[in-house]
Amino acid sequence: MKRDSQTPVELFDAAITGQRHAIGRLLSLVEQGGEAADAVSALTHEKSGDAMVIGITGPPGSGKSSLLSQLLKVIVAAGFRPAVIAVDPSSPLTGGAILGDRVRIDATDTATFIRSIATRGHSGGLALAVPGAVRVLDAVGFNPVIIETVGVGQVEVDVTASADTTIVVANPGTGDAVQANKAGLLEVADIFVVNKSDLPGSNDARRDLELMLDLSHMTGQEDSTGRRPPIIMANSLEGSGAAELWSAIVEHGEHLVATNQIDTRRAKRQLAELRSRVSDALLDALDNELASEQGADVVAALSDRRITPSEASSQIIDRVIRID
Ligand SMILES: Nc1nc2c(ncn2[C@@H]2O[C@H](COP(=O)(O)OP(=O)(O)O)[C@@H](O)[C@H]2O)c(=O)[nH]1
Ligand SMILES: [Mg+2]
Repeated sequence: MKRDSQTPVELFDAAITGQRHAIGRLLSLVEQGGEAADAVSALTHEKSGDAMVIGITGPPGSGKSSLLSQLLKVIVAAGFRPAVIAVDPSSPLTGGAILGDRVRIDATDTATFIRSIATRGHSGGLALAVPGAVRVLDAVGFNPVIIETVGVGQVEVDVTASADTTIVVANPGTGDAVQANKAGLLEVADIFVVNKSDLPGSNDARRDLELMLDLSHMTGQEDSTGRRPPIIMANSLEGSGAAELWSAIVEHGEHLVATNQIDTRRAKRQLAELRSRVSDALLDALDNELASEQGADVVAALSDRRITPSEASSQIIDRVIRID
């Protein structure tokens, strides 16, 4: 049978036995979106929920992929079977950045699965493709599932922040602590890593983060259990800090379980996905309505000042959510 003609069910049966091409095909269906992605989600939804989901974010070039390649070695040595989803918002699928990422983080290990997801300029697509891809990797037996995103753009931050454990990477001498604060990353970080600790200024970067954490403590942004995110110093050219990072991840996972936060986090993740799904559908319905003859009439009435903006929006809303 030709590979392309395999149904999602056949692909899933093959994927669960570890066949990498089948896993890849399932992930492609998820990225495609629409009915193909829904069929895959229907298969993987019930069988997922076991994997620890880890988000890793930080500025481009901060060494996220390098840190991950070191972390993957530690995770595999600890007996786990990790998978990585690298989100690149700018590069097309054939882009050099993705290829570069792959080469750097592609562990020689067959226990590891690494996949890049491009957003193709469609942010709604990313918000749905990532949870769908996490479900596939979880359902076919990978654990943990790690998501790498650049810490710019709300969707990227949201996707990473909805992990069980979110790691924020900063560098010395770049004012990353301030940037992280501005991007809202301080509030979502469970663990900080000062990567490139071999470069000058790494202690200053650490102190900046400590100060920011002190401030957030004062403004009450911290975790309600009073847990303070640890700051780990790493040099990902040689691997120092990776073992400590893994210990911190495991410890945070235990903290989530001990404080009953794991279910709330996961419920939050489901809610975020549901929200994206519904708002995507509503936006599509809105665009269809506006493109229709009746929609054009409402727009014309608004332009001629026959109706007010609020009347126009009420009329459109009534039409979009009308129940036939
Ligand atoms: N000096 C130094 N360079 C690093 C370190 N980690 C990564 N790099 C370099 O930083 C650059 C960007 O790394 P990369 O992992 O691609 O960053 P990403 O864009 O955040 O994934 C590469 O040239 C790495 O070799 C480190 O700990 N120290
Ligand atoms: Mg990278």
